[in-house]
Amino acid sequence: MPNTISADEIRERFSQAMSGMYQSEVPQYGELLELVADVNLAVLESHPDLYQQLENADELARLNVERHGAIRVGKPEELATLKRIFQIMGMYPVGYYDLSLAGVPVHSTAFRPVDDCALARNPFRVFTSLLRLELIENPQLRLRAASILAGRDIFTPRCRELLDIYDQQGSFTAQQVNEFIPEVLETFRWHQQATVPLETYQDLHHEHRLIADVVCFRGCHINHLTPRTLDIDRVQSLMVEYGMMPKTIIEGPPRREIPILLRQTSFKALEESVLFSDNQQSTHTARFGEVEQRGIALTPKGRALYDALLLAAGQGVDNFHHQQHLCQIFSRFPDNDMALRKQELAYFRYRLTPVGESHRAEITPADDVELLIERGWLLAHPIIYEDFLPVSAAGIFQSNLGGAETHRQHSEGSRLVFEQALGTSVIDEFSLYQQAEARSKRRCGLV
Ligand code: OOG
Ligand code: NI
Repeated sequence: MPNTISADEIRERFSQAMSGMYQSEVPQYGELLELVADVNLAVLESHPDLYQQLENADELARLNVERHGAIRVGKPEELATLKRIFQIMGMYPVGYYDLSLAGVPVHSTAFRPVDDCALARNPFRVFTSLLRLELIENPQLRLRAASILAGRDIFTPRCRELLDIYDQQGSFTAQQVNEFIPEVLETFRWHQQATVPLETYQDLHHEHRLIADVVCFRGCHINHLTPRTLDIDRVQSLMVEYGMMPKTIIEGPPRREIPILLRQTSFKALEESVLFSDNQQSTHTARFGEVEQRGIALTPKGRALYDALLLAAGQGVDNFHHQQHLCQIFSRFPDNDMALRKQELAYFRYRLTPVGESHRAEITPADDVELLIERGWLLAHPIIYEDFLPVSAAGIFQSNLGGAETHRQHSEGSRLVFEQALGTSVIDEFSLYQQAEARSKRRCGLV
């Protein structure tokens, strides 16, 4: 057996290659990376406690390499092939997101690493959406889109060969990895030439901007890459200084002592010139830059409270007042780690301290976790939310209209369709967090 390369290493190298390509395609993304790195450094310098906490939780090392990206594909076979590609990188489909709830004709999953070590090394995630042609109302347009998609292959022939080789060998040699990464990158590259005449683009665009974005190009260009910041409020306020146009409002929960889930902001999509197949020149806006701040993963009970509070808060007009208002509403969400644990709102990873280690024999599952923490035997670190919240606001809006039940059934049906296209079921994100917490408790002798 020749020397083989681990999935973690392939993912790490691929995410670097993707970041390099996106920086050269969208120079503003490079500036965003600089801004985020500056802010993260400043936060760590002024908060030695946070530095320590991240280091203890094995999170410091991954911070500067942490990204998520997003892509959209047009047909089931494309999704199934992406699954094979990402699996080689140790990334598996987690979660199902029905974006039709937000009026976007796609449904999605996130390919990401799932085990503790892989996440600590590099948690690269790719939010991957599949177009739902059946949501195009005009039957002629639907057929036209389907036939354009049928005629394309977004993967290079060599990429497909390498996938087969991997299946036969069960691994890649160093040489094969060197080939695989640039071959896969081709699929995510931006193309200035569309595969269709301008009129077709306009017809599809008129139906939904995203349909044109998926159908009219040779590949599934990466539409954004997102670094993780430790202070999104600061990034938002500095963006203008760095020459970027931020969106008005930071999405998600407000700033808190113990950050929860995910807060996100972005700079607006670029208008890029495109040459159409009939030689007409026009523009397309798809690609942008995004920043995220990640917090603790919530249990289903915590998530339900989050959803309810976000619904109660409604939409804001400007960021300052919206954040103030959110803070007020979210005062009902406990903001200290003991309350989060006691009320079972969030997931934690437990570790024995050196003192706890020396008393390991005395620890039993009947022990009170809070007591052990107070005694200095046990540490509890937040388990970071590794997933997405693309439609939380829209989903809540729907349930507020009293359409929740129909939508849930509708969603269940489309989820099966999605999983059929994918060729496997998606992993339930809550069970991953729950298992991570349980594993850590077992390691401490608490289960
Ligand atoms: C969906 C992107 C979702 C996020 O951060 O929630 C996403 C898309 O527009 O492709 O990346
Ligand atoms: Ni995103």
